Amino acid sequence: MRNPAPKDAAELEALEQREWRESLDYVIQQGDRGRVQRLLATLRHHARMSGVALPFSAVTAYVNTLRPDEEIPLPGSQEIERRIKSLIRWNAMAMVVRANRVSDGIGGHISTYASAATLYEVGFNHFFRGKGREGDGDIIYFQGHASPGIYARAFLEGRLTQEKLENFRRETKPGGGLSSYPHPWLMPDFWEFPTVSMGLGPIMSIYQARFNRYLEDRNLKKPSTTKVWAFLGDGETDEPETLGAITLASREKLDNLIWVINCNLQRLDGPVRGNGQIIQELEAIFRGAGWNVIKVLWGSDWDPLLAKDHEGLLAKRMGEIVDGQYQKYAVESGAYFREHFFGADPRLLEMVKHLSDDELKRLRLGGHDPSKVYNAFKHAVETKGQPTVVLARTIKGYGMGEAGEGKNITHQQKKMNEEDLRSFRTRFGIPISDEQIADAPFYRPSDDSPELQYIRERRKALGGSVPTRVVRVEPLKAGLDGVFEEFSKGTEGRKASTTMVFVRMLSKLLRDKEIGELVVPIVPDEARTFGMEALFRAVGIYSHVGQRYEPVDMDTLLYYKEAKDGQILEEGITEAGSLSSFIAAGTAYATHGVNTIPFFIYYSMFGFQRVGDLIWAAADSRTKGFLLGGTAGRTTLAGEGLQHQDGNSLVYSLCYPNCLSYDPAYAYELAAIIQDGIKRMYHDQESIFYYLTVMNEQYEHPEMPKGSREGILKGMYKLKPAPAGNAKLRAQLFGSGAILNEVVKAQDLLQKYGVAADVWSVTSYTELYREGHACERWNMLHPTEAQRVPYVTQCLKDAPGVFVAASDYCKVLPDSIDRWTPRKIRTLGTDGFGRSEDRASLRNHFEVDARFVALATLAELQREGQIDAKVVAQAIKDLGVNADKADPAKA
Ligand SMILES: Cc1ncc(C[n+]2csc(CCOP(=O)(O)OP(=O)(O)O)c2C)c(N)n1
Ligand SMILES: [Mg+2]
Repeated sequence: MRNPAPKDAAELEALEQREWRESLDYVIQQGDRGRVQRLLATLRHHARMSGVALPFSAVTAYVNTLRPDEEIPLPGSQEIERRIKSLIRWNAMAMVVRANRVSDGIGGHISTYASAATLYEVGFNHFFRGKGREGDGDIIYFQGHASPGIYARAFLEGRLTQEKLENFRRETKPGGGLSSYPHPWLMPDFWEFPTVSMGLGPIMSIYQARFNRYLEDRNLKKPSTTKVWAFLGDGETDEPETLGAITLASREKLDNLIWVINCNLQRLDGPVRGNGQIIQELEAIFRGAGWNVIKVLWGSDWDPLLAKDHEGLLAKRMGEIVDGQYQKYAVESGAYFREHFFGADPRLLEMVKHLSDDELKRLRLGGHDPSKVYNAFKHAVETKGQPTVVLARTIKGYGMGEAGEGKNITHQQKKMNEEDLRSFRTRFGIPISDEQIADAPFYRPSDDSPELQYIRERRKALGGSVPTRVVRVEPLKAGLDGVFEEFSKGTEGRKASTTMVFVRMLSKLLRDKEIGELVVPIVPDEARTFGMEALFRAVGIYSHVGQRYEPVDMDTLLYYKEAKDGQILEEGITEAGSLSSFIAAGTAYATHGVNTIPFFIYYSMFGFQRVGDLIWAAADSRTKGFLLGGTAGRTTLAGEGLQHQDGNSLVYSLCYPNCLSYDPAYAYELAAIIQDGIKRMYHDQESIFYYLTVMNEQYEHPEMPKGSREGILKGMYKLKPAPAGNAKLRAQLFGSGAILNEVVKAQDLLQKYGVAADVWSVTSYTELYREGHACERWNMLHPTEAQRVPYVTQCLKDAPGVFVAASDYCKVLPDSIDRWTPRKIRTLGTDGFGRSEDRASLRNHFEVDARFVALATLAELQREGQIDAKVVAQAIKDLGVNADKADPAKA
């Protein structure tokens, strides 16, 4: 009898298991994976329909995703590549150590690159394509803290001199230095993408990959095989921005995107998930989000052990250990590893009994094994229809031995004593003598050494050095008078908001023959708020797959039209994502050689305040384009209340050195600023971008006063001179944005008190402030030359009377120019929390309406002794001001 009756349930189950496995093996042997997948899917479905709940698991076992038989041998010379990598390791370490000797506390990171060296070197030798090939080459976001390694390679490639390396983190030294992290602002020929604010590199890379598709789908660029690589830390994945947009990448099937997460299991203070497993956690997240996940956990040394692991004991043990414990193994001896890891089961001990303690200690992890990394990258590059994440396991501070390998303090490690240096040198075979070692000298073999020849040959074959930032775009020539001319006429009696005016400008720009196709409107689900829905139909909303449904509003004129060549980036509710698109579009002049002009319009309060760090990265990236803070102004956006009403953004914008910000009141002001902005950014090629407020209060827009253009751009011009006459009491009133109209009204009110006031439109306090300081600085440094006079001073030098400014922003904004005005300015502004109310009530609450402008003027005249206190007291009554009202700054 071949199949005796089973004795008990356990035996029966064992038999069942075997039979089913054999059946499956049969199908597998037929060699058609699709068949296996379909069969298992059918079984799963069948079980579920029969009431068997199958546990969901998005994780696979704690072993490599790719099986050894799926791998191909690493091409090229492993030995030379290892030597090159060792030299780079050494120089990267020496750079940090030397910098800290010269200047204690200058900082720098050794341990991040030490753990990631293999990941980068496999990329540099086999994958990263430079710009010298067809297309653009690859787009690479290097992990910020790994920059010493990237510099060290550039040194070997002959791109950076030793002097530059000596001046790592000492950028103001003669001859220049190297910036701590990737900063295109500081090293515009080298770095392309700033990454060091954790989480920003990852999200920017996703939108960059999507923007590449956008350019191709809209025929602004030839289809290319460009890959976007992003290297990040495992600790970095805790930043909400890192993982917050990963579903966009899978939804859009961005197979041009590859992330490499350096899973050294540590962040700065300690383990990333001491009590868990960051790699398994990330696998589940990425798989759940639809990414292709490749785990590279174990090096080739482990393959024979895993091949013997028929019962899955080793894999099971690997999956049981938490990261904090793995970190302990990394710092302990081979004997400890044997006892505590393999010692859990005699069969595991048996498995490794042929290996000495030393050999056990040297079993390499996947992220340090070039062959494993190469195969993972190859698989990633070849993957279709999905983005890929490579989860590579490494050891932080790899190679640093006692000086910090795998230890919690390793991130802080900036110094190494002679002993540490000697063992590092010996471990990596760097030809530096014992006499020289204490110096930690840089080492570069001769140009004709096999290592440098190999490096040159590989980079040549891959299209040149990376990273390299080049601007390959022709300046735009379009003057655009045809687009902007109409706005100088004003609205001829009709009421409009500056937002409506802007939308009209944008529509005209989109239709312009010269630049229309380059305009990239970006919105985070607010297009209707800003009255932009007409653009949906006119230019379409970008979608790689077009529109696969019939929109509910199809029968209306302005239906929601998605199209493959759609021009609008409608990002949904993500300011961070929209800003990442803004950066991709605003840097395309360098990344792609295409002059795309982004206009990102959003709820102003959710800009600088919400995603200010991304705007900072945009500034560093030399992004061009226009940020438009919609529904701007603390009292101009009625109703929405505390969270929405923005009196902050213009103050923040002041700190972004290459961001020009304006608060325009009238159509012609906005037109002059945007027209000049396009010229400065895309014709003159200045590395600047703009923040403009646009409001939703509707009012009439006057005709452009003659000769006002220069003042509009510089920041102020006289809008309405005081009525003719010989009034003794005089004032200069400054207004901006929607509050300008209140100031114009105050001019009238003040006449009743015998005060003749000139009204100025201040389009940009920030520009006036910068120019004032620039003049002073120049004067200080050139004391014997003719002293420069700030523009504000020039405007006001003969202006009579007291000075009063009213703004919908915090008072510090008008206060900022006080130094250059002939007399002190009394400022009215909107310090304090907003609240839900109508405009009139809000302006009363914040004390910025016409009455308060008039009152402040009278108060200032009283202070100067020009009028009696009684006049002011009477005005308070006449104007209906409640003198006992709460102070809005504190309310
Ligand atoms: C937004 C932000 N917060 C904090 C830091 C400071 N910081 C620098 S490195 C680091 C730890 C990085 O850990 P991980 O991402 O795991 O990178 P590793 O060095 O381990 O590769 C931190 C918190 C930063 N650069 N950016
Ligand atoms: Mg880490």
